[in-house]
Amino acid sequence: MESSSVKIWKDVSFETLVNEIYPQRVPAVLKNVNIGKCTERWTAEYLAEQVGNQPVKIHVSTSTKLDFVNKNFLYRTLPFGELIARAAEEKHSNYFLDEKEFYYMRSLGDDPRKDVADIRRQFPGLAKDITYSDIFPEKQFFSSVFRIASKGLCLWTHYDVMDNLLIQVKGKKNAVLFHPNDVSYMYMNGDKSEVLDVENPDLEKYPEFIKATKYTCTLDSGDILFIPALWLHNMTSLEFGVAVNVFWRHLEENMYDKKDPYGNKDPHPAATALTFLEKALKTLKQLPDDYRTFYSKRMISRIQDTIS
Ligand SMILES: O=C(O)CCC(=O)C(=O)O
Repeated sequence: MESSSVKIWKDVSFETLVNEIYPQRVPAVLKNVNIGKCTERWTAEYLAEQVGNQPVKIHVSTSTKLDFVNKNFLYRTLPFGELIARAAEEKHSNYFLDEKEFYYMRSLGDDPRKDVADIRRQFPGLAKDITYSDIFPEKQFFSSVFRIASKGLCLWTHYDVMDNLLIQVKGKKNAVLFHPNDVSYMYMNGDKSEVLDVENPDLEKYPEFIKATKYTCTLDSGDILFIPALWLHNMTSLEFGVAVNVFWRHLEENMYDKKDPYGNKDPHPAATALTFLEKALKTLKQLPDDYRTFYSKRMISRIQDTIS
C-alpha cells in the first residue's frame, strides 16, 4: 500500500491558511499557530476545575479500536471531572466494564438530536482559552466539538461533509487520511469505513483496500490538522488527548441538510443522487441476471464518463 506524509506548515498566519492552504483541498499540519492559552492551561486538573461535574455522554470500551459494526462499546454518562480523571489514568478503581477500559468523549449540542456542539455554549469556561473564531467568517461556522480520549484510543475511519480544523490541544495523536478519490477501496458503510484496522487490514475480506494511499502525520500538543471535507480519516491517541475540532461549511449553506447535528449527512444533491441510484438498482431487479448485468455496465460507463 502506498503511503505519503501530510505536508507540515510552520508559523503560518490565519491569512496564509485561508488564502493559500485551504484552497488546495489537501490535508495540512499547521505548527506554531497562535490558538490561545489552551495549550498551557488545559491540564487534567484545570479542565476538571473549570467544567466541574456537568454530566457528559461518553463511549466506553475494553478495546482501543472502537468498532461501529460489532458495537464493542457502551454509551454511558459521567460527571465531566470523573471522565477526565479516568481518561487520564490507565487503570481505574471505578469502571463500567473493566479496570483497564478506555474512554472517548465527543461533545454534543444542547439538544443532541437537533443542535450542533459548540464549545462556546457547552463549555464557556474553556472556550475563552482557545482562539479560532477569526479564521473564517462566522456565517461559515458549523460546530466546534470538544474531544477527550484515553491513551491508545482509535476512532473508526470516516468522512465529514464539512471542512475540519482539528486543534490538538494536549497529547500526541497519529492521524491517517485517505483521498476522497480512493473511496471505492474503503468498503464504506454510510460515512464510515468497515476497514477498522488500517494498519493490519484483513485483506481477504477487504482486498481492494491495498489500492488506497495512506496519508499520515503525528500531531503534537498545539498542532492543527486541516482535514478537507470528504477526506477519510482516523486518529489514534498516543497519550491522554484533549482536542477541539471546528467544522466550517465549504459549500453554500443551502446545499447542506438542515437536520444534521453531526456534520455527516451528505449534501442535498449527493443524497438525492444516491437515492436515485438505489431506485435504479431496485428497478433493474425486475430483469433477468444477464440483462441486469448489461444495463448495470451501461450505467457504470455512463457514470465513468462524467468523472474527472
Ligand atoms: O481527534 C479525534 O479524536 C477524532 C477527530 C475526528 O475524527 C474528527 O474531527 O472528525
